[in-house]
Amino acid sequence: MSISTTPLRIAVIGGGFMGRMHAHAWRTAPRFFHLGRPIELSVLVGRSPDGGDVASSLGFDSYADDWRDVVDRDDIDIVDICTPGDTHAEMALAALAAGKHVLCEKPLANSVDEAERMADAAAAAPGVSMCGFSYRRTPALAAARRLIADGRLGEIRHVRAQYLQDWLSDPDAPYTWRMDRDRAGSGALGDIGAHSIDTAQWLTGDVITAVSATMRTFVADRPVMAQAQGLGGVGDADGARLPVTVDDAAAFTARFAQGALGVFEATRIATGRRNANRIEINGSEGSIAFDFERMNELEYYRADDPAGEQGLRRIQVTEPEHPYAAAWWPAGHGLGYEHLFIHQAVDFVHAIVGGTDASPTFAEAAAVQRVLAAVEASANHDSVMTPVERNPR
Ligand code: SOE
Repeated sequence: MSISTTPLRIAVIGGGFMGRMHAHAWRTAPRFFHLGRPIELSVLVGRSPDGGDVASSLGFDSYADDWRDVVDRDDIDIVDICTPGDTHAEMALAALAAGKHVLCEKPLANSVDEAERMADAAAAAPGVSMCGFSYRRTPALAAARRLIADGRLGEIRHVRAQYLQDWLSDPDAPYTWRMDRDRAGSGALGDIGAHSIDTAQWLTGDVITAVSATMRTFVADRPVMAQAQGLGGVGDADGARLPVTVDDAAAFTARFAQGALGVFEATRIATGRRNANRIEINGSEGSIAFDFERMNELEYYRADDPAGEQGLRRIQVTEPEHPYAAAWWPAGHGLGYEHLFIHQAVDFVHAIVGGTDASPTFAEAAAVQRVLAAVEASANHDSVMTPVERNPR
């Protein structure tokens, strides 16, 4: 890879959980990976009264409180959007029009229409654009993809994906923008189910063509409180409650173009499951299984192992031969959630430096958005749920 001393100057929009995570990634990436261009954390855009302090503690040169003052600045090369979904389209379209490289958090947008406009603009723009489906950068999932692409699982028959969290299982867990349909688009479905959809399509190299879904909101309203665990709590603790306008949980079956059957579940109220982003894929010649709560491990089954020795083997995905692992610690020492975002930043910069597309493109992310829309349409349309006949006796 060529080496240039011209820095890539970054504006991160959003100072919440994701903005801080991306800032950490941008700072760390050049310390462990060869990027080909220096990185400068130029400006953090946020809305916090102590934003200047937050920006400097995260390593930014400056702080701004209006993204419109930043996206077309000549001294910014990358616009990194880490704000709620209702802002993505406007920000990304402005940044693309200004010729910037754009990294945008998932889900890409709040509607198919917005996502498609973003994908069209990205395809026509000079910059590189990418959507932050960060789990693609988990070494174990990248290793699984390699196995599947090499044909080691044979014909793919089952895709079984669950993304289970429990931070909303308490009815008094505070209200945040993630519970507001206008801001977040949807609930568990778009927030975490979108990851499963993207992972499933990316791992298999296949696409979902039809779904049958059901969704439910178990807790109708939630207390308004100040900052909730960095996930964007709003207002004061005055006893007021706001209506939840998104799903707590979604479940759907799916058909893939090449014939596989999919079963998906996304929930933020599965008590005891903190961040169980799981996927299992069964093919004619083998299977893989993964659970993010054990992110350094991949289970792999080969149908051609000798009889009497068959079983799911547990691979520690920490050898230098594994994706991304050579840059890190000795085998067996493991990585964490933040490493996904570091790898994402590395892949994005490599695409910029190498003049290639960065995957997932906005077009790939728009394809996920179409599945999200199909799931909601199916769930809102009662007739797709066939009633079970009651026993007449
Ligand atoms: C909150 O539900 C959340 O932070 C998601 O928004 C992320 O995408 C996921 O990685 C972890 O959970």
